[in-house]
Amino acid sequence: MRVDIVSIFPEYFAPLDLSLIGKARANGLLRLAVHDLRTWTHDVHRTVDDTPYGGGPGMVMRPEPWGEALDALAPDELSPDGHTLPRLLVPSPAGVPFTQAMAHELAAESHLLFACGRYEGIDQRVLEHAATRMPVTEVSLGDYVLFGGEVAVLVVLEAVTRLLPGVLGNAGSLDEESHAHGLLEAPLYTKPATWRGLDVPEVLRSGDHGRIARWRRDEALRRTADRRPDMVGALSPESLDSRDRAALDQGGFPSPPEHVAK
Ligand code: JAH
Repeated sequence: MRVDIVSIFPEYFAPLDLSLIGKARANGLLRLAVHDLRTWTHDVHRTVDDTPYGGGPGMVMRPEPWGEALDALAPDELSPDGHTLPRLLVPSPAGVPFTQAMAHELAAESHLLFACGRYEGIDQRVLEHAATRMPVTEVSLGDYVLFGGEVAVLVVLEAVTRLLPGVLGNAGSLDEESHAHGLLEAPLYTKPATWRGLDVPEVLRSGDHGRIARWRRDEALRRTADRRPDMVGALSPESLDSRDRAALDQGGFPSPPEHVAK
């Protein structure tokens, strides 16, 4: 997979030299390049922002440097090295939610291009123009506001690269208990069996794989009901047996409200 990142703070991406992402780059599984947006400015101050039309606080990223950056990294003629058209991803609190399903979708792409906004964001015409040339997705990691898109790109890249074939060795399990199966993961324990007076649940040391699986599912259901009622609502009723329903009840998940006559 090829990845290009454009930012006014390329230094934010130093962690991509580390750990499993660094290894994927060294192995050639990931071809990643970080670009300074100011490369595509021409004034002496290398200006990337200006005041918002319509008024309001803060500054907006000017379209011209972004236009040149995207022209350079996503040329409309296929370049001699034959690279494919990238998919443009723009982190924004106004984007569509980033999910494990989207991580899988992105892991199947051959080329991702990330545009990191700063200030209040990027002039919308940049995205509008880019969308005439390539798929464009504004993506949100959650309902909060950051200083810019850089940290969000680190998160998306970590979620995507761990799904690339060969990035996790055989030892690494592509375990996505949380979010792949629509439930939060059950709690985890390791040795010692007793620590500061706290015991690992007996069932996990029983060697009874049937009981262990049932216990983990009960815990997953209870946790999900407690912490993520939105996810319980999304479970298909056919996927739940009566034991599952009992676990959900224990988690205090409210039964559907009764019909109230007017
Ligand atoms: C803030 C550009 N959903 C997380 C998220 C993603 C991006 C931004 N904020 C939050 C952001 C300012 C400028 C992007």
